[in-house]
Amino acid sequence: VELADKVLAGDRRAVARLLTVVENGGAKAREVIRYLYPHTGRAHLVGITGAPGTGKSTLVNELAKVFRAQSKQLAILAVDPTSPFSGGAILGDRVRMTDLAGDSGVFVRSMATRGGSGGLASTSGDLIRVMDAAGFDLILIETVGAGQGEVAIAATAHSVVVVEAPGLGDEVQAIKAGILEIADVFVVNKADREGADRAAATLTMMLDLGQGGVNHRLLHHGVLMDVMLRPGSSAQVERWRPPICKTVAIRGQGIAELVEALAGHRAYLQASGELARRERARLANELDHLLREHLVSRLLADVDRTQLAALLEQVVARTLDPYQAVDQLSRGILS
Ligand SMILES: Nc1nc2c(ncn2[C@@H]2O[C@H](COP(=O)(O)OP(=O)(O)O)[C@@H](O)[C@H]2O)c(=O)[nH]1
Ligand SMILES: [Mg+2]
Repeated sequence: VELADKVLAGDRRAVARLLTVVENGGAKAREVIRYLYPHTGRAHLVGITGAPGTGKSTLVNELAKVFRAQSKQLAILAVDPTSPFSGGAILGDRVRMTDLAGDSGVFVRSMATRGGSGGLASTSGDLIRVMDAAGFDLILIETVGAGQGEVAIAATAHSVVVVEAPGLGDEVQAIKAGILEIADVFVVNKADREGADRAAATLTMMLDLGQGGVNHRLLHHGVLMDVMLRPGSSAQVERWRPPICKTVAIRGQGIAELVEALAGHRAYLQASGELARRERARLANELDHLLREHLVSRLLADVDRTQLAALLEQVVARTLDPYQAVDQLSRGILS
């Protein structure tokens, strides 16, 4: 609690320590979130996602410089799916971030996802909350658009930047990962390379066909769908057409335009009421997610291990099918 007060007062070292507490989870993390929660909901959350090597980290670094020039306080959360021990990408990010080293207006944190994506979204959500409570104006969240988990993190942002680059095999890599539809702004980075115009043209064509930018950002609504979509709350939001920004991140080219596009999106979110709607949808999604996690772990704790082992033998021996086994196992718990 003392640490949390320091965070609220803007103490950067306290932020780093509190993030670790929250990352470790458990009762302490809960207590921290309870304390900080009323102070959250102010920062502009910007997700930056795309295939590995498209230049996300370089872009984030350049964006940070522009935002700092505007005297914005910002935090950067790099969610990296590689092992924390391989260190490659994270180390690379740290090295590049030395451009900004010593500037107390920029806070950088890496989060390794350690393979499994179980509590990935909820942990990163809590880390973002701590940063939000600490009073940063902007939180840039860099994720590799690789798995569901990473895409989900990006989708929790208010503004999502999807980064493409020519020369990585496919013209538009994000199609595969299914991250096109979460884009609010497209970046075609490495515009110094051949193929950038073609990539931009492909994106334009897809937007014209109405295949991108539809903002199907909620990956699953679950039981809260009804609560969320109250009459009127989802109706008739004026469509935002994602702009396409060409950048050369290594030379800082096109970054000002990207910053402008983000400011434009932020203004659109506010003017259209979409910001409130997204925030509500985001929280509904989180509640749904946490509820599932909680219920499942509570119920699983009651599973009779001996019975489970016995039923498994029967399933293996083909005397019982898996559905029957699950039926029998849950009967004892749910009754
Ligand atoms: N030619 C060119 N290379 C770039 C550009 N932006 C980034 N790169 C390089 O692309 C590589 C991957 O960049 P990085 O930011 O680590 O990509 P990330 O994996 O998406 O975070 C690095 O070697 C960068 O120097 C660019 O605009 N043009
Ligand atoms: Mg990176």
